[in-house]
Amino acid sequence: MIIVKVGGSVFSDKKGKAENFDGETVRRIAKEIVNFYPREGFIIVHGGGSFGHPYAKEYRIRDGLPGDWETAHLKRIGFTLTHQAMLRANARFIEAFVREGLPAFSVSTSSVFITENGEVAYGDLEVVERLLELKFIPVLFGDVSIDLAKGVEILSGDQIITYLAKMLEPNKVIFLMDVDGIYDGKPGEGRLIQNLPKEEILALLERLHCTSAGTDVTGGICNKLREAKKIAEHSEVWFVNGKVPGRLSGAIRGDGFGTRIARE
Ligand code: ATP
Ligand code: IP8
Repeated sequence: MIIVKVGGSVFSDKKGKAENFDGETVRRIAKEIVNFYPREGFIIVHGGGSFGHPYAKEYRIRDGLPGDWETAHLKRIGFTLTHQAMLRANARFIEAFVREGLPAFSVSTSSVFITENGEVAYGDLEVVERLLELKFIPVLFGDVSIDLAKGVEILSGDQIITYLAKMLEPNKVIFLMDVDGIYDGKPGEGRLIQNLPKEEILALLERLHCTSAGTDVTGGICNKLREAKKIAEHSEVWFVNGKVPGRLSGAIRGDGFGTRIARE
């Protein structure tokens, strides 16, 4: 089984208009998967992109639920609006996959996971496992979450993948981004790292400026790299450009162009 994270930067322009969706790219991703399914099982996890992040930021969901009624009430509304925006993104994914003949099935993340400070504290994967057995393609997404410490939180798609990798031990985890892989520096300036040993990730994190870009509330590339370090305990990890046709297929086959972190 392979887990594919479709980054928000791949299916939408995060700095563009609210809820813009690159349907052409998502359909092409689905077409690439068609060549491997059902010999290979897949779980898709997509990010927030221009759907979830603007609401999450506007309503400061990551600050948690405050004590006073007025502010908490507004936060609850924001929590709901963020989730609904993610459901709209998810519906677009399911439509695109089904149109290519793939039995993609929406799994509403905030009904499956409970977090503690944004990390999964509890997750019920029974339905996801059964869906895989029955040859469905579960599609999860970065979402809001009920949080044990803060009341409400944002659960990043990258955190979900770490939990899925730990519990389900996939053959491979592939992160699709809008750049060719992980760079030792800024994309386009630094060198593209084709083979990244797990033990070098900490030093790389120190060399990179870990600031979040645009309206991303979940930490951008640094969060992704920290999670990749954990995922590599359970699975091979790839970072490839989801905007370039064929790169996902290359990562699935194992001869692709991008960054590969070998499983330990
Ligand atoms: P989302 O979290 O919404 O799903 P995503 O998975 O597409 O989004 P981002 O959080 O946007 O990913 O992170 C990918 C972005 O990180 C790329 O667009 C790239 O420009 C930026 N980036 C910054 N530094 C690096 C680096 N050293 N290597 C690779 N990408 C980097
Ligand atoms: O884009 C964040 O998920 P990510 C989801 O995978 C929301 O980090 C709701 C902002």
